[in-house]
Amino acid sequence: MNARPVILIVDDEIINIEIMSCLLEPEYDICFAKSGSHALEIAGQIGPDLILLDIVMPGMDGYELCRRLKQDEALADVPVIFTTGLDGLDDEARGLSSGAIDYVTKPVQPEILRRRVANHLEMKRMRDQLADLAMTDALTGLGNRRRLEKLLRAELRRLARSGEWLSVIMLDIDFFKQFNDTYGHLEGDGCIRKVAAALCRSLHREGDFCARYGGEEFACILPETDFGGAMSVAEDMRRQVERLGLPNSGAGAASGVTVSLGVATGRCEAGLPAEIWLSNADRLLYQSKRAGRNRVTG
Ligand code: GH3
Ligand code: MG
Ligand code: MG
Ligand code: MG
Repeated sequence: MNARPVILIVDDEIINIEIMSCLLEPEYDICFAKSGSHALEIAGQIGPDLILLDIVMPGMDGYELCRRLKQDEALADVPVIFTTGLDGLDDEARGLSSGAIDYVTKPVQPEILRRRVANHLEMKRMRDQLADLAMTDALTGLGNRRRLEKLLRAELRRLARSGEWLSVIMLDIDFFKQFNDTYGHLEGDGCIRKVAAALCRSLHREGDFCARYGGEEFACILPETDFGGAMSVAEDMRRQVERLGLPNSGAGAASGVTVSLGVATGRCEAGLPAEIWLSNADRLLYQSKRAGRNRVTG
């Protein structure tokens, strides 16, 4: 969330927008829309932290807009507070069942509106913090498997629209059990951290993403990257890890810490599940293992 949260006010009457803006401007950045369809457009563009929503509007009414916001994966978490002249219990029940977090009747009581907005923003901040923690690997600070899978699904949806390339790299530290047995688990943890940092040095494009997928396994998403591009990133990762020069004296053929990698590339199509990329990359990773480790298979 920004230092100053952004609040989207949706109301067909400009006077209502002015009243609520005046109330909230000292603490928040305000944007507004005078219709449901305009609100959907603005919300998609700016991703507000909270939405104040009128119900009675020409065209799409507030109930319908709320329902649509809740169906949109990118906007579903944004708290919606109805601010409406409809003061019947049925209206309030319908508003809350359409996905809104709260319901305030107009004319608004300034202090009540301010407090409710502040409370819901604080709860949203805590929810976001929890969601972030749940998707972060504590050892390396990288995203974890949950974040990777969420991002992969989002990228597949996005790239399927243009049939773009997507590459996924899976990699696994070679003979890591041996490393732990020789140097201990604390050193093992340190090794995983150093490998993580080395992998990140090979990623240069803005949308590239690397996660700790499991114990000593990592997975990377390279959007809009074809086979050649992904193979050179994977080869660079292999070299970056080798160049760390971490000893692994107990290891089979090699004498240092190395990684084996698998690269899966394809054009995105609607309906292709994320698991296909992951299982293909994993299968290719195991070919690298069988072929002698410290190598890339595509
Ligand atoms: P291979 O080359 O076939 O991958 O052999 P390997 O020994 O790396 O594979 P294996 O799957 O047998 O062993 C993985 C080891 O990684 C076993 C497990 O104890 C260790 N490991 C997994 N997570 C962690 C961790 O967070 N910290 C440490 N220190 N070790 C971990
Ligand atoms: Mg209205
Ligand atoms: Mg391993
Ligand atoms: Mg493993």
